[in-house]
Amino acid sequence: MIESLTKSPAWQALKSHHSFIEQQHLRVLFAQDSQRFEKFSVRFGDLLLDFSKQRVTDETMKLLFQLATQQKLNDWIAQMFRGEKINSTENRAALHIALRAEQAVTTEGSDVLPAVKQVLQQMESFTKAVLHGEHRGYSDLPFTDVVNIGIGGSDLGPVMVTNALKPYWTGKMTPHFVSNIDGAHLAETLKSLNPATTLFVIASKTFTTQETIANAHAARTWFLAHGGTEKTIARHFVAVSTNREAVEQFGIDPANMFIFWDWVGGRYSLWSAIGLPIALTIGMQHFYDLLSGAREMDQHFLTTPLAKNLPVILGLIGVWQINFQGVTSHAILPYDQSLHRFPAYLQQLEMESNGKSVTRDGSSVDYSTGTVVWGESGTNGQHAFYQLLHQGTPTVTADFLAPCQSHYAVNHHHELLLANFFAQTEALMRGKSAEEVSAELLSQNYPLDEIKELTPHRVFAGNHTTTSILFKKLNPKTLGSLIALYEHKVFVQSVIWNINPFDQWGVELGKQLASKIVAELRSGQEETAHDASTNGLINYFKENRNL
Ligand code: G6Q
Repeated sequence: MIESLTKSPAWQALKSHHSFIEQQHLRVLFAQDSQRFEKFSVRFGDLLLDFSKQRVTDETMKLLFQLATQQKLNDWIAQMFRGEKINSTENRAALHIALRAEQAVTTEGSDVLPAVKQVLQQMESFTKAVLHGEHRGYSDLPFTDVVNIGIGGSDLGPVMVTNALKPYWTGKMTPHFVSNIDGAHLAETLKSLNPATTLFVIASKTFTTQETIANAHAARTWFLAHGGTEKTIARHFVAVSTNREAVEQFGIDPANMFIFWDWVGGRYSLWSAIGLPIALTIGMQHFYDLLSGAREMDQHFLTTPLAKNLPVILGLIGVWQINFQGVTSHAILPYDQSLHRFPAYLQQLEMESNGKSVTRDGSSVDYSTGTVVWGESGTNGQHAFYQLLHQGTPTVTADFLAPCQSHYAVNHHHELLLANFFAQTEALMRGKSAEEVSAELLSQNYPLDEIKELTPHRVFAGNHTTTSILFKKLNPKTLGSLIALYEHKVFVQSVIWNINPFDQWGVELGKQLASKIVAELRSGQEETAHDASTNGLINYFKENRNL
């Protein structure tokens, strides 16, 4: 590896190329090249990735692929698929690809596939037993609701996927998700549920996460207070974890446990038994379809040359934006109501993975390693924050996503939705010049002095970059491919930036800090051990809490 990324030849070449291309308006790039869409879009199955509204030329792409080659991207991809311990700070492999594999995947000399298949089989039997009414609640009624208690990676994936795949729900089980330690989350969820027909999935990789364990205890108390008994807990509570001992300690029979492994990162775990609430909601066959979509993307990522490789292109475009164009904010804008939790899901995937500031060898980076990721489904965002995207000062980029076919045949809604998608990406790119604004106002008979006054307010500079992702229909397979596309995109960027995307010491810090303060909140003493602000806040809380 070259000593300093920013001094490396490929980086320097991109830097000087940027000083040339930053002068070019996207509108001009489109005018100059009628083949721009054909050149800068790629297809994968039912999915189309259009990056022609990014500030790129043939030369840009060539230099970005050179950067990828310089950073040995192909080697890193191969290392991941070979099960090498690329999560160096935790001394682990990162093998989410094994969770959807069909062929042997080896780490530390042994094939993990048989264990993966065994757990999938266990999930299948359990899901079938619940959905067919063979596994029933304490009063012999079939289950109707599943409450997943988990947080972060043990929550966001299943929440997003179950929402996205509503048209595929079997209708037999309604999923609910409790993550927050705010008692309101659990209390409001349980309010409408019947304990006799409610199944709880306690999902925690470590089984030590304070929020999850506290919510799980409270759920058990609720169950026991509403007709459940110690004996029937086993029917109503199952655990998904890597920590057998802690599951047993909590009081769940290990026979009711679905395991996964330390080489599955929390935010990469929806493909494992963490996906149990997904399978219980959409059925096991659809869960398998989700895995197959991801598997196809894995194969594409592993075998396709850089220039046609979707995750590679998406990742490199991000590097180009972040490190050379000063982009600090990335909006995820699905024009699909079912994907309304997709921005939150990607927020964790991207910000937790690449929110790092030291390289793999521990030296500080002198370049950015990510952006703030956020978003909202279209067209809601248009009536809220798009103003800033069009005329504000921050440099924001956006991914627009939409299906060509909707599951919901409501009048012409889908056409209207997509018309907004296309209009917004076009307007962000083109903008509206002072001449266009004046001509428009003139045609509406505005007086000249008013036109002069109004024009600067109505000018849109344009030249805002967007990436568009269209797919035929949002089905389990396409969703699997889409999620895996972003997973691998994040990995590509981590390789360019030479950082470890698979650890999360910031999350661990949060876990440590809060448990120390809990003890302090319970003491009757005035708090003096922290900085003045933290002491002041704790003491104000103590004075005003309702005991
Ligand atoms: C994900 C993170 C984090 C984690 C949660 C829950 O990659 O590590 O979001 O998933 O902190 O952890 P447990 O599953 O161990 O409860």
